[in-house]
Amino acid sequence: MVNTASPNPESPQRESDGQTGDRASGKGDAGSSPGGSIGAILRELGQGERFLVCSHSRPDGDAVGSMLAFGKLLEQMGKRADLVTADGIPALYRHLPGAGAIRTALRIHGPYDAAILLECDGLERAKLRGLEDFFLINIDHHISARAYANVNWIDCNAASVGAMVYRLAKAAGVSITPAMATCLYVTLLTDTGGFCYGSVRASTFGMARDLVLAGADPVRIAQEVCFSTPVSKMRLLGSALRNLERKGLLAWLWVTHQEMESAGAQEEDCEGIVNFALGIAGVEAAVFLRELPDGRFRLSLRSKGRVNVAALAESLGGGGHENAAGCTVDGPRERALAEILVRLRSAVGASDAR
Ligand SMILES: [Mn+2]
Repeated sequence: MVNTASPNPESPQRESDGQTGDRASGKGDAGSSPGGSIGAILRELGQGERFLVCSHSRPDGDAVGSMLAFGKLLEQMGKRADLVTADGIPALYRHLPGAGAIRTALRIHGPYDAAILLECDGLERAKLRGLEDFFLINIDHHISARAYANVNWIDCNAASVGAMVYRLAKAAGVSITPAMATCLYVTLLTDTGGFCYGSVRASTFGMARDLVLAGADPVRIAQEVCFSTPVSKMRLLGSALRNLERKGLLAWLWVTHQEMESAGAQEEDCEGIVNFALGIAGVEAAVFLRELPDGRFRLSLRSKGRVNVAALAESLGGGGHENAAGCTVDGPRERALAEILVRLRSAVGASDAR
């Protein structure tokens, strides 16, 4: 398990072996047939000159890697690409080729032919004002994905949005450079929790193999992404583990805002901590609660097997994937915990959780 580099709450779990499973809309039918979403996206890219590429706030490995790869894809097509996120890039991903070009902003200006949103299950996920003024292309793999854009390509079976960008790049006929392969490999590695999640398929390794052949160095990337934990995160993990509880099939842990501060921890240090609870033998679902400065709680939910935490997160205003989701709820902690545990218990089966 890749505990140091696991994705945002909104992280992915599965991939199809084929190219089925797309939910396309906006233009044409599903899939990667010439009339499908890939075709529609390539037509828009072909017609425009200048594009905005963005992803969700608090970007994770898939967000950063797929943005960078998309930018390189556009460059190869002779287009201009501006890469923008609302929040800074986590330290783990700042070494990625081209990461220095990603700008942070809160409002979008500029004459763009289209804005490309990568792994945003709603326009508001990007936290970028002014996006709605542009022609929008939405590429996403969340189970909570919605067709809010002018062109939508949604594949809930994709292992990462990077895997979708890879398919797009192949369809565009651009060559996968070592820099691109490195960025795309990171999306696979992080969004599959180090090739650990349940629905990793043969095709996931097929793509990983292609990327290594194209110049991605899996050992170096693993060292930079999985074995480069900041000490602040280790301190925070210590606090979280002191607050670990387990009952039946459920486990939970939390950190207070005070514990965040005394560990010197950033928000990005919280990523993957929930996996330490999920990793307990016999636990089927887990939640990590982080107290926000305003007293609310950010929840990261994870499950094994068929427990659908995305539906649960959506019922609380969040979203994500079947086995990994997130939401924000009101405090105090006892109330937040009670609210989430009652839902998790019914999700995994009340009798087993006692
Ligand atoms: Mn993702």
